[in-house]
Amino acid sequence: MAEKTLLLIKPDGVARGLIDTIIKRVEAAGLKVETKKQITLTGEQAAELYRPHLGKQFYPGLVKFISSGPVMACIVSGEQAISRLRALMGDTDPLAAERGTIRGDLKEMAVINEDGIIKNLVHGSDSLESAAREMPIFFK
Ligand code: IDP
Ligand code: MG
Repeated sequence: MAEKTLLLIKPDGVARGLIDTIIKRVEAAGLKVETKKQITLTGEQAAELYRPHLGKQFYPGLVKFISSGPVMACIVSGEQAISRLRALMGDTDPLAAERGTIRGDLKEMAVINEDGIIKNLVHGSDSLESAAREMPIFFK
């Protein structure tokens, strides 16, 4: 099924100058970047993005991290775009992410920030429902 999904290049990826590198990997895998824009999330946008994690111990740090600097928000489309983008991203923990994945190949030496948050460069919607909720946070 043709799908659309949200890709965010997180503040660590933008700060490290990895926007083009990451977008090239996504396109090389046969997915299409339909539109993109660089924005710094408001607290409200960050809270909505990470609403499923509300109540977890790392939630406050997560909201702080994602709004700590600009992100590149992209709508990515293609057949099975949601699962294919997730596979390209790799494991949530970059130290567990396989070679050939964005998180595995591009990780920093230190993958945990000062608030205990895992820095892993990218966010991708994890389901059709998540994509439908997350894309309008960035694109009206
Ligand atoms: P995902 O980004 O691979 O979908 P999620 O479980 O949805 O992973 O977690 C959202 C983000 O929260 C992760 O990308 C990572 O930055 C951070 N995170 C997840 N689990 C932990 C944790 O146990 N400690 C610190 N940060 C975490
Ligand atoms: Mg997630």
